Amino acid sequence: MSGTRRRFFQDAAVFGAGLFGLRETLHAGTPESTLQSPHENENGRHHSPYGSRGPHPAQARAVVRDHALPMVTPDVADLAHEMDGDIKIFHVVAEPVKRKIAPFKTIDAWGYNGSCPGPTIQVQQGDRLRVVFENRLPESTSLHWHGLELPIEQDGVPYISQKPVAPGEKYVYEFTVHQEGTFFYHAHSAMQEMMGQIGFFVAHPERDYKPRVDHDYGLILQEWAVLPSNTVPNTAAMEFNWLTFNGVSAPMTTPLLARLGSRVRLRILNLGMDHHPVHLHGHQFVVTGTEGGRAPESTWCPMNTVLMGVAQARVVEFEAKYPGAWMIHCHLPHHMMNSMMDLMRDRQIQTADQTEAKAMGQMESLARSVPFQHVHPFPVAPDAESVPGFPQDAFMEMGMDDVVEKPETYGLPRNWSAGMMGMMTMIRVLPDKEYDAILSKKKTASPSAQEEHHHES
Ligand SMILES: [Cu+2]
Repeated sequence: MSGTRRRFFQDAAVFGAGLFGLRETLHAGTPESTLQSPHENENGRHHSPYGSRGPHPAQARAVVRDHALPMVTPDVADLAHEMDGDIKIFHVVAEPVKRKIAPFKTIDAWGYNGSCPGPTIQVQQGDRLRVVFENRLPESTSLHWHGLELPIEQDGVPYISQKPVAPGEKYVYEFTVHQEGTFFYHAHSAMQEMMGQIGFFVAHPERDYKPRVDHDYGLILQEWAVLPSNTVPNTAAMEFNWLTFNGVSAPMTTPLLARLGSRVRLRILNLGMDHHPVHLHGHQFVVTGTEGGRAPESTWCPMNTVLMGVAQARVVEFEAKYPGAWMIHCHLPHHMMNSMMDLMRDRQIQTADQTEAKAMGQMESLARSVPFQHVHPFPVAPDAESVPGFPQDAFMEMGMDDVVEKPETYGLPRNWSAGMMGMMTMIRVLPDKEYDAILSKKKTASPSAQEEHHHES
């Protein structure tokens, strides 16, 4: 496996060649070849989800700086870099971004390099970086490196550590990363943060974490207040109607994939107004790191819900022991749904004069106006209308399997998308055959082919 990481960055550099060549990188996504398979990584595996203190043959080799497994940020690309001697050069552009957060909802967010959240920056502990930052926003901004220990003039706080970067201007940040861990970059301006200006900054350790993992995924949690028939987030709002992982609401979130028996790392990052208790189904995990870096193994304890406070990162690891499509979601009830307000407009269901036939009629006309394939009622009792409180979830089930279809959804049960909303994704723990089938689909599928693909149902 030595060289995998080097190859990854070489590939990325080729994709991103040129000052503003990032868009190609964004569309290209993270090359699949960067994923280590569990078989390749066999020596690094442990069967305890809580790791092991013992020395290990693979780790005893003490290979430095080229074994790190790149993190994959579903629905968000990596930022490529160029080299100038030993210095890694990244180009970061702050700019307005149109982000499709659901099949029927595109918002006017702000982000970086055409992406919201911004593209993921991955470096190696010890790297020297130069970040050429350009502001294409209509107002001044700066870049703050959250959690990094660096000279004050690199801290990215307007007036305190630097002059604000005016529209059209550039600013060069340069520093050495002596830490390892899960950090992030963001505008140090509250409203700009709420417009989406955040991205992952991952510093891979000089020596691999133990035990090693086979999959490494990142999720950024964001919430949005977008009024009906509007596209601009209301950054002054204190209530939110859209909840996203990596800039998309379920079921548009791309499922994570894990080979059965592999060890998975999940890095979660929250920068918004709310805390989010993120829950994993069917498995127990341990928190192996925070926004401050790797946590000592003595602190790891089993859990399956991690409370994500604002400005925190949490890194959890688990053994993908049980096959299935396992939910990963914020457990706040209102964060497990998408806003219906846009869809309903003046047809909002009035509970007082609600009848099943009328509700279904509304939902069906709605389904015709947006790309849903089917609207199913949950079965309801014959006397449902006589029960105070009815309906609650009875008319909420809207399948859109075909609209959100991609290789990662291959083989999911019919109408799976009806059970997924809001701040939600899944990890599909798959035996070799199914895992490999999806991987080969990913290799053959081109983004344009996926967009044009339609099912007759
Ligand atoms: Cu939440």
